[in-house]
Amino acid sequence: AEDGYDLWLRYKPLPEAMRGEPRIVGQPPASGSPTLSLAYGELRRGLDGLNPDEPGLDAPSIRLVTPSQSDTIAAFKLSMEGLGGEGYLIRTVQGGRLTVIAANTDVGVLYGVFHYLRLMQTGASVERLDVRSAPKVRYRLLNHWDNLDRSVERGYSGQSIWDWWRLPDVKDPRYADYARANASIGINGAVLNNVNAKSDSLTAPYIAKAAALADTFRPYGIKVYLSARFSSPIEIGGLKTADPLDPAVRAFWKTKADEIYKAIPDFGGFLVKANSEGQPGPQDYGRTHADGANMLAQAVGPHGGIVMWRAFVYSHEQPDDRAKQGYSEFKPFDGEFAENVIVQVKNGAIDFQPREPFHPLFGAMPKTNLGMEFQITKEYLGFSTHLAYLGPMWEEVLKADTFSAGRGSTVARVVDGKLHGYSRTLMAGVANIGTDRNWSGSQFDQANWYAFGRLAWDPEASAEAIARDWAAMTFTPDKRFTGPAAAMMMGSREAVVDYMTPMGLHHLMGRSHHYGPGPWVAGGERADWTSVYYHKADKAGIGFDRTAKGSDAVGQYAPLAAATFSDLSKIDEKDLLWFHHLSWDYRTRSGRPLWDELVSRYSRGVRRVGEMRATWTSLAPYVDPERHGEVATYLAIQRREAQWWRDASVAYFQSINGLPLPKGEAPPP
Ligand code: GCW
Repeated sequence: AEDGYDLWLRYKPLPEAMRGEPRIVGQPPASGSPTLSLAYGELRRGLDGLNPDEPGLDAPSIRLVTPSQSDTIAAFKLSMEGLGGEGYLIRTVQGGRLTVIAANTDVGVLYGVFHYLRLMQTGASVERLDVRSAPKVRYRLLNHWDNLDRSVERGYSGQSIWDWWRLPDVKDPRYADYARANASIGINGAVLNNVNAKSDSLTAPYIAKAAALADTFRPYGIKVYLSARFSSPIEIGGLKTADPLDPAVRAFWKTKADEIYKAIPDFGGFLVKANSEGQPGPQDYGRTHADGANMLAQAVGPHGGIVMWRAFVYSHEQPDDRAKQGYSEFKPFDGEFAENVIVQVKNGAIDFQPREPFHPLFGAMPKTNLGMEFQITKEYLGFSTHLAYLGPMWEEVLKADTFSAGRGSTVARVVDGKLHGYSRTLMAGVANIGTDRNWSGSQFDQANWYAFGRLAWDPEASAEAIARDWAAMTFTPDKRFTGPAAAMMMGSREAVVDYMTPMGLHHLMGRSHHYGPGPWVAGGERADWTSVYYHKADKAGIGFDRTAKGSDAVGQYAPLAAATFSDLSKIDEKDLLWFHHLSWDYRTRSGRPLWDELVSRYSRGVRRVGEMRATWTSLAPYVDPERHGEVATYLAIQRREAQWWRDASVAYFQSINGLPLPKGEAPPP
């Protein structure tokens, strides 16, 4: 059935005109590694699927090459320099008769095979190739917020795919399918369990389960990591404290790390959420984030492991603007984190909103390895029922200029380590994977998993090119399909911004579930968990003043960035109400008063979803009925709920400002 299980690796026969000459593939060397046999197997599978024609005896061939075949490398003068441990080259030689896919390691060859097949899948010519590619980011990780009871925090695609109960004995074939899909986009690590972690995950039975997964993932170049609960020494170590400077606590973590590495020799390391949203952490003992992170780093360091320490911290006891708290807590410790620590920073300062300006920590910690955390699962963008391709959102953040070392100091260059010369680089994505047959909850949410991997490999890649590749691989390379489909995808996130939170508004989603509109929610025990905290609407105006006159969150950015955000004549209106509180009749660039502009954007969002539906209907001839129908049903839900968002938000703001609807705008029912 066309249920989406095959993701972007369907390998259906290409249209005749795109097939080219069939190719001969050699046999894997008898002494080859499991990874190398996977590479050969994948190539065979891809070629057989995409081009079922029989190759003739003198057909062109493909050869996979590692440094052990030094004669081939010498014969074709292949330069392996700069490919590192994961890069590859693909080159056609012998007047087109032979294509070599070469790398310094077997996993590099596997990546090269996937690249070669991608070219075929997208209808590109493979007659004359000269490709070189190496990842710009070293740790390209999925973060699973999967609990040990198989529920998934913020997961919208079924249960966790980790069947903890049956592990380690039963290895669901799905684990290998998962690893293969990740390898196809260059993901090389997975944090198995939720950052809101349970100490149980570090006990012997769970270490054995993690080890079983690691064994399955290893040939695909994927390492296993675990989220660690900071208070584990108390809960599973029998200690009275988890103080990171206490010798017994340090000994606990060292012994624990040794135990894990015995079971998983290539264990990647720990991810930690500490002193955030009620999680335990070093501050419980008057210690710092650096004290906590460095203690763990010392435990895994001798084994080659790392610690990813999250900067997503805020507390309602802290009266300061929530957007400022991460920076305030981390910036003072720049230079104090161990070399094998990476501080993991969300793309924006609040929380995975449909749009946020880049996090002010990027560019502000030149002496601390900083990594990016994106959220693939769409907690704030309509879960898996709304179609929102996140490529443009991530691209927008990565391309943003921090100005921290002059013009061109983009977030991408912070994350790939070039700007500050980081020793370790990281891009993490909170996974959207679950037990649903289509893995991600919807067909189009697969594109977000896919795009994350591609951007982690190359943070400067184009979201649009990635969308085209994905659409071609997942449906058909026919340009009459990929053009409109990619255009629909590219506009989809902006539509969500429009109907949910236009012009810099944020966090107006229904309380705790974060699905539908909830700009009105007031009261409750925590000021920062209510929407009014964020929009600050009253009779006179709307928006959060983060300029020097307000919370001065702008002061956390480099002067040039701060000056742009602060200046009403310079700021991009997409961020307007994130930084400014303005009167309802403030004149926007369209010439319309703010209120009219806001309403027009809400309505535009709804209209755009209508256009997406029309586009999708017109693409029916190119898509199997099963997946076409499923997407169409989801789009109908989205259209209805976009209207709900627009109507509820407009009606709510009217109840505050008492203003009539702008001319031509339909009233909420
Ligand atoms: O986005 C928020 C979520 C929480 C999550 C937290 C975090 C894992 O609402 O569910 O907890 O952020 O990132 O730690």
